Amino acid sequence: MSTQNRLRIALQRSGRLADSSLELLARCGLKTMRGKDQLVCVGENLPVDLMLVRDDDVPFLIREGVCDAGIVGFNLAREIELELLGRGEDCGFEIEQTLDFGACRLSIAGPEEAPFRGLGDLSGQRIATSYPATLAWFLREQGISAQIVTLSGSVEIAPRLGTADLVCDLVSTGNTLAANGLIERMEVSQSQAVLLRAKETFIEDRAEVFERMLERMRGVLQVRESKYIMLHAPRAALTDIRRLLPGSEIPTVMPLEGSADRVAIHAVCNENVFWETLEALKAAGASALLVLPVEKMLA
Ligand code: PRT
Ligand code: ZN
Repeated sequence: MSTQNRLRIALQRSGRLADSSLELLARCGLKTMRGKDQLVCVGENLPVDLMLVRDDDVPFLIREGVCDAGIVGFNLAREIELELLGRGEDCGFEIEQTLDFGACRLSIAGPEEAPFRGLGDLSGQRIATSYPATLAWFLREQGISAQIVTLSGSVEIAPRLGTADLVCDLVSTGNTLAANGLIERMEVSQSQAVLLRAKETFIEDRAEVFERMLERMRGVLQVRESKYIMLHAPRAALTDIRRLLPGSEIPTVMPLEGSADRVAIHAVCNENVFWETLEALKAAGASALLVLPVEKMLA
């Protein structure tokens, strides 16, 4: 097959999103010739190739038409989109799907000892960040005038160095802020990994391959919490039992050989099934309860 027909997806080579991104594609059935140190990973069983790069390059590779899609944190996609917008340029990519990993938040934090009563206290302050466009957008939205100090790294030490009063940085556990004597004061935005796609129409068969990968990705995301539940129950308790099944579609009800008043019920529950639910089902007359993980799902 010509390379024209092969979909190119850009992923972070190493870092916080790298393993989960590769794992997601593997769960979508993509087998690649290994070689994480290589720039390109060739898909063996699907017309999909992976470009392994720094996360900062992913949006630009899509914008320049080198890749059709990619995975980055929402924080990065938003920052680049706002930055380009500020220059009157279109980013050339759009968010297709949130991916349920890489969760963090962009927050404003300040020294423990500096009092902070609310939004108004940001006024006139110097805020250090690697996300100047997002911070500028936030301050504008809130009607606050403050000075943005753009740094490419080690933002959290800026207050101690005296180069800024506050910081605006990514936080997940908050340990880094605490270690630097900083307290989270205000959330600017939440973030998680997202699948980006080129706004331009894909060439040749790539559109079809993309739709197929996307459908598989959605299937993978959907089954994460899903369980398949099987049980026996009195026919008379059917309504009660159905109400107790968490997030289930229409269950399958089957007769049980040699039993007129008991039936077998099978259902997919789109939420986790806890012991409490099983106990409630049992109390409603269910028996022979079995809960199984769901591996794949295609609606
Ligand atoms: O080398 P490359 O350029 O590809 O990687 P990078 O170093 O720029 O990015 P990387 O791997 O650090 O982060 C990639 C993406 O992971 C980010 O863009 C976010 O979308 C997401 N993410 C999730 C995070 C965090 N959690 C996170 N905690 N990115 C950074 N952090 C930082 C945080 O700012 C702090 O300095 O990690 C440190 C630990 O955080 P705490 O709160 O747990 O202490
Ligand atoms: Zn980076």
